[in-house]
Amino acid sequence: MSDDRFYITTPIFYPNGVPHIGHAYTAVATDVLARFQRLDGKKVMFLTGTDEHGQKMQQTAEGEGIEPIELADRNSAVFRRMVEMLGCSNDDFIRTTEDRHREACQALWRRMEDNGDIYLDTYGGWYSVRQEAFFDEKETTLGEDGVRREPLGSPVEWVEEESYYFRLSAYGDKLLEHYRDNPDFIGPAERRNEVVSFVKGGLKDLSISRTTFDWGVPVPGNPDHVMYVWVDALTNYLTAAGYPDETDENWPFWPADVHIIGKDIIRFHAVYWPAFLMSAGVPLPQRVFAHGFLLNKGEKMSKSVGNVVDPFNLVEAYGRDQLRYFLMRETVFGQDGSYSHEAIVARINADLANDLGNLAQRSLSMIGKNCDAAVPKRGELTAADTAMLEQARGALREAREAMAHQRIHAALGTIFGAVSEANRYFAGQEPWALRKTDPDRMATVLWTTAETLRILAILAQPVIPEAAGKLLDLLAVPETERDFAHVDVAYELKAGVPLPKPQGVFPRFVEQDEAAGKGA
Ligand code: ME8
Repeated sequence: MSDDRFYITTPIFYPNGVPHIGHAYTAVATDVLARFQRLDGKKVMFLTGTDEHGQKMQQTAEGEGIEPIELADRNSAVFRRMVEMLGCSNDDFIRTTEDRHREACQALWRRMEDNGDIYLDTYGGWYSVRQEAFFDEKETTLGEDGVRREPLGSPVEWVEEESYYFRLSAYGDKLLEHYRDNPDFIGPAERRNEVVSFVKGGLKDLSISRTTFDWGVPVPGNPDHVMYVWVDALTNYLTAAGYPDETDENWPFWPADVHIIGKDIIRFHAVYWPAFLMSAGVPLPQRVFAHGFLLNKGEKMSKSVGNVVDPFNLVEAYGRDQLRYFLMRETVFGQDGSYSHEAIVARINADLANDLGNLAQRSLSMIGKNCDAAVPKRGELTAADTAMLEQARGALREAREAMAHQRIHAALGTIFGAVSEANRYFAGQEPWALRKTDPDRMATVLWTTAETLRILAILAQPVIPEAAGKLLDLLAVPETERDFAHVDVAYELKAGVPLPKPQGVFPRFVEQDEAAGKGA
């Protein structure tokens, strides 16, 4: 939005299975971006949820001998627990089976219909009853027995089904014009290029209703049809903003500032969605940003390979903030990334335990012992002190610029680069050696270190909310002075404020067999 509102969304997840690390990745990234804007003074609406309709849901439920809504209830609850467990600060959790959502979908449909963009026709395709799915002719093979089969071997027959179509073919030029006039509409650049060339290739009208199953939003005026699940799913972003009620308190959040999605669903978000909105006369989102895929040791995760990782287990094994930090720091947001146990442990121990944790522990325990457990009194600052503080404060400007373009890794690089610099500063100033020779200077060095930690802890809150909060507690920073506005010198640490007893913020990750070995 143009005002101080900021609306950000994750994809809504299919609850036909349980969550995996890919879902956790997209949720954490969106949360980091949402928290950043909130700390930067914006009124944020952060939406996530579950996409509960469609044939896949209906089939999975049938396979389990339950109703689709039972499957949706059960797994949607697991997704909800996942986002909580990851520390996501979402303001709403939408389920597409809610009444508010059916109303929004039907309203959008009517507007597209009123605009002349929806027509009834016949959809023809090769249908497998066993698979309950249509196949493209090129996917099927005609056997010597004269029977045509789909790739898994079941026979297919030519079936014609009545279907509503959306006149997508009429929107090619308008979309290309929009991409041209709004170069930030799609990020990163690779995805933008991919979408532009897809649209330049020509768009066909889109079948947007089905009659062979009923687990969906009924088409207004023709309940024999349910809406194609993507029309239904994409509309969730409008539902949460109160659509079609433009007097809803959330409507001022629309258009969304950014939809965060995986690269697998860019076409739906950057082609179909804006075309639907143009047709319905609804303003388009400002930006769609597609991140890459997370690979397990370089391999694509799949149930058949058996390498799908449960996010609940990961948080239990490594810790919530540790996992969040790893996911956001290790890979360039927008490109594919890999993860492995070794990589997670290396990040935790190097960046969090050694750099941030140790610096906090060493400086705060020196203050505890030598400065009456209170914020030390600073004397005149040297060039080295000022340079350290300027680097920490400058990290806010750089992080702000990076986060505006979803360059989360770059923002963290800047903030944690300043943490490393603070370690060098502390080691170089040798406050322990000054204790006898120049206690005033020691106090100044410790003050500078503590003030640097205050600034960097404020900036690190979006990614490691719990640990950064604990560090700010140790620095006796009031809860009301933890926004980015408080990075300003006006809020610097005041001499004499009592500090609590220092505690570790980030323990080292110790392998279980190592820990067991030590204990033996
Ligand atoms: O597509 N690495 O839902 P979905 C990174 N319901 N991210 C991954 C990933 C991986 N290996 N696997 C999944 C749907 N994701 C639709 C969306 S939106 C209106 C409807 C993430 O449960 C990625 O963000 O298959 C992807 O877009 C999302 O999970 C899709 O989850």
